[in-house]
Amino acid sequence: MTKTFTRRDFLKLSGAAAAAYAVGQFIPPLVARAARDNGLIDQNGDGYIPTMCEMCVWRCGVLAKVKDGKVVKLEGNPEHPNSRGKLCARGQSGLMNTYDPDRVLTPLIRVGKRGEGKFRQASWDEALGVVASKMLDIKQKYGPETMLFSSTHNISQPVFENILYGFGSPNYGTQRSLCFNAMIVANLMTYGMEEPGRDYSQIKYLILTGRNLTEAISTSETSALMDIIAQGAKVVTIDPRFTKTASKSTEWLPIKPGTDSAFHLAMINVIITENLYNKNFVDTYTSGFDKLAASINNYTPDWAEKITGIPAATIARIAHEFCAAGPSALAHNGWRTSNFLNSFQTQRAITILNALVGNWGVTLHPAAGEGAGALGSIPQPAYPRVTAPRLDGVPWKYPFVPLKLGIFQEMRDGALKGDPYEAHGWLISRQNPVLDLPDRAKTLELFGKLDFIATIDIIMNDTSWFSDVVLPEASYLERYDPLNLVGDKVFLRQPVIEPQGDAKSALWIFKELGNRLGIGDYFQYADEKDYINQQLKPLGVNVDQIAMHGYAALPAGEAKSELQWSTPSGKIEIFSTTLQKGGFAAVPEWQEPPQPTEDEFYLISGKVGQQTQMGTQNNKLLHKYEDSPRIWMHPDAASKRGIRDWDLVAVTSQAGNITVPVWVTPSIRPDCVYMTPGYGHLSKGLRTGYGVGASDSVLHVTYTDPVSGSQALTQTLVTVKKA
Ligand SMILES: Nc1nc2c(c(=O)[nH]1)N[C@H]1C(S)=C(S)[C@@H](COP(=O)(O)OP(=O)(O)OC[C@H]3O[C@@H](n4cnc5c(=O)[nH]c(N)nc54)[C@H](O)[C@@H]3O)O[C@H]1N2
Ligand SMILES: Nc1nc2c(c(=O)[nH]1)N[C@H]1C(S)=C(S)[C@@H](COP(=O)(O)OP(=O)(O)OC[C@H]3O[C@@H](n4cnc5c(=O)[nH]c(N)nc54)[C@H](O)[C@@H]3O)O[C@H]1N2
Ligand code: SF4
Ligand SMILES: [Mo]
Repeated sequence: MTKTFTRRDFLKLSGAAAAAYAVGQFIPPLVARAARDNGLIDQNGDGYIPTMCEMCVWRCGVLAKVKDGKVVKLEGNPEHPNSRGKLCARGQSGLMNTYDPDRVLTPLIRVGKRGEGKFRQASWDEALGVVASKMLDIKQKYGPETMLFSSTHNISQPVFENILYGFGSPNYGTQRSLCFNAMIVANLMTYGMEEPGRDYSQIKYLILTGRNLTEAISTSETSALMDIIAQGAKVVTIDPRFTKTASKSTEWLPIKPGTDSAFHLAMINVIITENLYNKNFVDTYTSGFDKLAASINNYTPDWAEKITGIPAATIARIAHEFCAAGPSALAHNGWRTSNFLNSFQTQRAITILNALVGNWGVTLHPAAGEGAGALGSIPQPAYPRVTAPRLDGVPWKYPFVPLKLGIFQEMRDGALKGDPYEAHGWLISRQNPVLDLPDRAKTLELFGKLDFIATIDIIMNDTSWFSDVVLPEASYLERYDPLNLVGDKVFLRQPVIEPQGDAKSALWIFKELGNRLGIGDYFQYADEKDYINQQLKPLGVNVDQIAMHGYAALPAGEAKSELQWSTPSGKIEIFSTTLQKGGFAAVPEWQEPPQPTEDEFYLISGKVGQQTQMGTQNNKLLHKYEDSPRIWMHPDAASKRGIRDWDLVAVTSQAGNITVPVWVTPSIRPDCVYMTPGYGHLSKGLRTGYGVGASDSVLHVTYTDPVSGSQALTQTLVTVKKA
C-alpha cells in the first residue's frame, strides 16, 4: 500500500498549484484546459489530478502525479471512501494500463483469417462505418435479435445499453451469471432486495463461506475485515483452499466443495432443535419458520460430517458461537457464488442463518440508497418493443432469473445451437468472453460461425484478437466517463493526460456509432463534459467546478426504514411462496453435487490479489516470474500419482485439456486442484501475457443452475496425469 497522503497535504498541494498555474509547454491541451480552469498543475505542468482507478470495479480515488505531460505515479486519494488514501497493487500498477506497449491506439480492421491476428489500421470514420453497416445488414437480413451484445460492469455501460436496446436486440451477456446470480436471486427471494449492506463495525463473529476477501478484494470491505480482526472479532473461513483470508481467520474449515449447504443446514438444525434462535425477531419479522423447522430433522451435524468432512462437534460449536454473538454475528453471503448447481441452496441457507440471529439493523442493513435520483439524466426516447425471445432462455426457460442478470453462458449456447434462432453478429465492449465463459472451445466455435464481431477494448485481448473490427478506447487516465456514485458523493473520472494515438472515450465511441446506426436520439450530449454537466445540473455545479477535488456531495437522501422487506409477505421469507409457485424448494434443501471418482479432482478457480479477472495479465508491473501460475495439488494426491513440484501435468475434463506445471502444497484438500483464472491467453497481441500459464476456461463444463442461472464453476471434475 502507498504512503498515507493526508487531506492537509492535498490541500497544501492544490493551494500551491493554484498560486502558480501558468501552463508549461509540454502539457497536452485537454489537461492544460483543466489546469487553466482549476489550477491543478504548476507552471511546469506538474501536479496531482484527482480521478478514479479502473484496474477493477471498485474505482478507488486516485491522485495522478503528472510530470512533463506524462503520468509518473498514482497515489490513493484520501478523500475517497473506498480507498481512503490507499491503492492496492493493481491500482499502483495502473500506469502500465495506460503505457502498455501493446495498447491498441488506432481502430483496426481484420485483413487475415479470423484469429490469425492480421489487422490494418483504419480511421474512426471508416471503422465505425464498417461496424454500423455490418450491424444494419444483419438487422435487415435476419432481425435485430440476431446481434449479440455483451459488456461487463463499468460506468459507461448504461450508454452502451442504449446501443443494444435502441438497436432492438434482447440478447445481452454480462458477467453476472458467471459471478453472483445465486446470491442475488437468493437475496431477492428472502429479503426482496439484491444485496443488503454489511456493517463491519458491529461484527463480532463472521462466517465467510468461500469469500476470499483478502485476495478477491473489495477495498472498503477488505480493510474493514482487517480492522475487525485487529479488534478481536472471530472469523471462520470455509474454503477448500487455505487462502490468505483463511490465514488471517480464527479458524479455517477445509470443506469438501459443493457441500456448504449441508454445513449450513446442520447449523440451522442445531439452532432450531436447541432453541438458540432469536425468537422475538423470528416471530415478528420472518415468515415460514415452522415449515423450515419441520424440514430440517435429518440435517444433523453427524449427517453433515459425512458429507462435508467437517467434524459434527465443530459444526455444533460454530452454531452455538454464532448464536451467542446474536445480532453481532454475520454469515457473509459471498460474491462469486457460482460454484455448484446447489449454490443457490447455500445462499438461501445463509440468508436464513442471518434471520435466525436477528442481525437485521445491526450487522445487516438495507443497501444504502444509491442517491442516483439526485443526478440529472440525459433525455432519450423509449426503446423499441422487442418481441423475439431471448437466447439465454430468460424468462421463458428460467422464470426466476431477473431480466437484468440474464444467463451469459446460455446466451452463447443458444446462439451456437440456433435455439430458438441463430445469431449473426456480436458487439463486445470491455469484456473478454473468450476467457470468462466456461468451455472456451464452444465460445470459439460460436466466433467461427458469426458473420461479424467487433470489440471495444484498450488492448488486443483474446476477444479483440478474434474480432473483425477493434475499436480502441482511451485508457481510464485519458478520458472522462459518466459520474460514479459512492455513498453520499459522486466521483469524477477526468483525463490526467491526453489520449494517446487515436484512442477515444466510450462516451464518444457509443455516440458516434449510435449516429451511424440511426439511433442518435439515444445519445443527446454534445461531448463527454456535456454528458457530465447534464448529470450535475440538479446539484448546481459543473464539471470544471468539481475537477479540483474530483467529486461533488449529494443532498442527504431519505432515511430508509430498517425493518421492511419487499417480499410478497413484507417479511423475511424463510419459506418462499414465490419459489414454491415455481416448483422449486421453498425452504433450502440438500442437493447432492457430483462426486469425483478416485482418479478425479474438483477444479477450483479463484482470484489473486495481484490480477483482475482476465484483463491485467499483460501488465508488466504485475507480471512477475514468481506469479507464474501453477496448478495447486495436495502432497498426498501428488505422491499417489508420482507427481513432484514443477512437474508438467496434463489436466483433462469433459470439455478439454491443458498442460501446466504443478505446485505441490498442503494449502488445498486432496480431492481438489486449483488454478488462477485469466492466464493462457490466445492473443499474440499480448506480448507480456501470451505464453504464460493455461486457461481453466478450457476445462470448465457449462452447468447452469435452473433457479438463478449461475454457472457452476467448481462443478467441473478433472483428471491430472504427468505430461
Ligand atoms: N484482486 C482481485 N480482486 C477481485 C477480483 C479480481 O479479479 N482480483 N474480482 C472481483 C470480482 S468480479 C469478484 S466476483 C470477487 C470474487 O470474490 P470471491 O467470491 O471472494 O472470490 P473467488 O476467488 O472467486 O472465490 C472465493 C473462494 O471460493 C472458493 N471455493 C470454490 N468452490 C467452493 C465451494 O464449493 N465451497 C466453498 N466454501 N468455497 C469454494 C475458492 O477456493 C476461492 O478461494 O472478487 C472481486 N475482487
Ligand atoms: N475460469 C473462471 N472464469 C470466470 C471467473 C473465474 O473466477 N474463473 N470469474 C467470473 C467473474 S466473477 C467475472 S466478474 C468475470 C469477469 O470477466 P470479464 O467480464 O470478461 O472481465 P475482465 O476480465 O475484467 O475483462 C474486461 C476486459 O476489459 C478490458 N478493459 C480494461 N480496461 C478497459 C477500458 O478502460 N476500456 C475498455 N473498453 N476495455 C477495458 C480488458 O482488456 C479486458 O479484456 O469472469 C467470470 N469467469
Ligand atoms: S481495489 Fe485496487 S484495482 Fe480496484 S479500484 Fe481500488 S486500487 Fe484500483
Ligand atoms: Mo465477478
